[in-house]
Order: sequence, then C-alpha cells, then structure tokens
Amino acid sequence: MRGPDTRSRLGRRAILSGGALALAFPHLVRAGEPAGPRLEVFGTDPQNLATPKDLFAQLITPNDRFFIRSHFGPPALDAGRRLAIEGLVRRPLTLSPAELRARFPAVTVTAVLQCAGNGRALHVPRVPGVQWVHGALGQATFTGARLRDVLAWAGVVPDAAFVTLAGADAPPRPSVPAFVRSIPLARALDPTTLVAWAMNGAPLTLAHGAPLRLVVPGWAGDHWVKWLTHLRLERQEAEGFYMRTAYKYPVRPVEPGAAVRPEDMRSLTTFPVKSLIARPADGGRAPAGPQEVAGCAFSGEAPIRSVEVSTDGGRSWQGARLSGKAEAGRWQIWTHRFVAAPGRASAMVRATDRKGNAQPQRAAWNPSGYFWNAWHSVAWEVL
Ligand SMILES: Nc1nc2c(c(=O)[nH]1)N[C@H]1C(S)=C(S)[C@@H](COP(=O)(O)O)O[C@H]1N2
Ligand SMILES: [Mo]
Repeated sequence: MRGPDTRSRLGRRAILSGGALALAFPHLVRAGEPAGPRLEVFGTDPQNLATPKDLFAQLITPNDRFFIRSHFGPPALDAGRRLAIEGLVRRPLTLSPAELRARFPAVTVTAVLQCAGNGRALHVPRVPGVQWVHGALGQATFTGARLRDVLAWAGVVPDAAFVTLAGADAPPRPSVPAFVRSIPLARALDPTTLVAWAMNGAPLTLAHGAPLRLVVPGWAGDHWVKWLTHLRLERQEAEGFYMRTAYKYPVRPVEPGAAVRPEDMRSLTTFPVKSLIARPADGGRAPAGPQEVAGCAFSGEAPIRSVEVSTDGGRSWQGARLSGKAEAGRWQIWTHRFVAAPGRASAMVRATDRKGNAQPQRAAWNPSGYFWNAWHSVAWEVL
C-alpha cells in the first residue's frame, strides 16, 4: 500500500528555517537557537504552522515546535486580561489570571491537542480548508485550574446545560462571525477540563493562547479556546457560524464527495483512534540490517489497547512496544524493530483503543475533511 505522504502534497507548503521563522514570527523563536526547520508553514495570515512529523516519536512536543492554528490570528498580548464567568450562575464574576492562580489548586494534565482538520489534505476528493497533512498535532503538559472548580465557585444554576466560550481575538471584518464555541456542562465539569496558564512548565505564549486558554483533553482543538475572556452558562448551545455550520460531522458514513443535509450532521467532540509513523521518513534511505519504526498512537475515546505494525504491505501484523501512560486523549509512543535486506522497505501502522475502536484502513470522508485517521504507511530505501 502506498504511503499517503505523496510529494505533490508535501510540495504545497514550505519549511521555514529557524532564521526565516525568527524574521516572520519573532515571538516563536528565541535568540541564539540553532537554525533548522522548526515549524512547517501552511499559512501566514493568519499563521497556521505545523509540527514536523519526526517529533511524533517523543512524548512531549516542545513549545517552540508545537503547531499553531487560529482563525483570525492573536489579539494583543494582555497578561492581565480578565475572564468573565456569567450567565446562569448565582455569582457572576471576573477573574484576572493572577486571581485564578491564587484561588484554585493548580492541576497538570498531559494531553494531545489536535486540530479537527489535521489530515485534511489526505481526504479524496479534496476538501477546501487549510491543507494540513499530519502536523496539526502535538502533545504537551498543561497546567491550570479545573474548570469545574471555577464553575463551582461561581455557583452554576440548575438549568444551565452548556458553557459558551469566547476569546479576545476578533474577526477581521464585522461581517465575519466571531469564533465562539460551546461545550456541554458535563464536559466542562470533567476533572481534566482546565483553564490553563502554562504549557510544558512555561507560561503560555501568545500564539498558544496567553494568558488563559481552555484545555479539553480528548476533544478536537476547536474546543480549546485561546485568549479566553468569557465563560457563559446557558440553557442551549451557542448559535453562530462556529457552532451551527462549522465543526460538523455526518451522523452516518457518507459516500466520498456527497452533500450532507444539515440535519444529518452533529457537532464534533472527541477525535477518533489514530496512530502515525514519525520515523523513518517516507522516501528516505537507511543501511541494511536492524530498522526501527516509531511513532505515536492515541484516541480521544479511550486509552490505547494495542498498536500493530506491518512491514510486508499488510500481509502480517506484529504488536508494537508501547511506552508512556495509557489514558484517553493522551498519546503513547510505539516502537517496532525488524531487520531489512537491501531494497525497498515499508511500514504501516494501525491502533485500537480499549473501547474496541479500530483505526480504519481508509478514513471516513466528510464534507469538511475532519478526523483523517487511516492506517499510516511509509516506504524507504535500504542500501
Ligand atoms: N480564541 C480562539 N481560540 C482558538 C482558535 C481561534 O481561532 N480563536 N482556534 C482553535 C483551533 S481550530 C485549534 S486547532 C487550536 C489550536 O491551538 P494551538 O494554536 O495552541 O495549537 O486552537 C483553538 N482555539
Ligand atoms: Mo482546529
């Protein structure tokens, strides 16, 4: 089976060296860092930058190599920007980031952050939108207050059912809808849902949502609202483009290219089971003898149960070795070793989670190109 990383797809974007990145986005690169490909550019206005795939063989993605995506670009940096908790609460209030940190216990979770559109470029037929291949993905430790502690302090009124989330970023023109998302109250009360101020032990950078962002482990990136300014308790889901039209997925599988009626769509929540090969790189070369294949595997639904690798085009599959903690919404690293003679070598990977969800051979096409998660394969030349 041919790997999906075809050259024409990779050709659609450039790799920015550390030096060029520093010029384009000075806040992303610290002075004195070695130059090298740090993030891959999929858009500059607003910035859409991808994590290089070789980083998916390590448990933590460093902050300066962690993908960046937003609809309108960041607002001004305001370290004291207040967060309002309002709507169906007994005690509407606003908190500065300092007050939030002082008042609630700090909790740290390690979680995958993945854009729903990651892999969009691999759906056939092609779907419009940012043509992410694999890199709208990373894993970090996030530190913040539990959203449920914050909500308990404000006192949620019984008929509240959703939390509507808004950030300080503004659309470029009044005619463009604002980025406003809702999550059900049950998900807001999940102990892993955080209002975070730190990522991998460092204060959040502006690109990743400073001073405060939401962290919703297991759920697609669109729920992880950055530059958070408002938490509004409501009876119903928010209206507006980003809830009513965007981030919708067919309730039943559809034919590739089919039009789907709005009533047959539901809002995205968890991302499905997926594994990727971080190394070796597709199209590379390696000396004959022992080969090591490695990557990550995760599911938003449940911890990973197993990862299997085929090095004979899918005829046989071997269990890979897993490392890292098994948790829903958190990736584990898998490795597999085999010996290859000179010629063409290939590897293909598939994962299954503990709810029995199996990564499919082909990803389910859908009108917005979300959640590509087909078996991933690479091929390289053994010398
Ligand atoms: N305020 C705000 N938050 C946002 C967005 C946005 O446009 N505005 N984009 C979301 C999307 S679609 C994704 S995938 C993640 C990306 O987070 P990152 O840039 O920290 O990787 O942020 C989310 N949070
Ligand atoms: Mo996203």
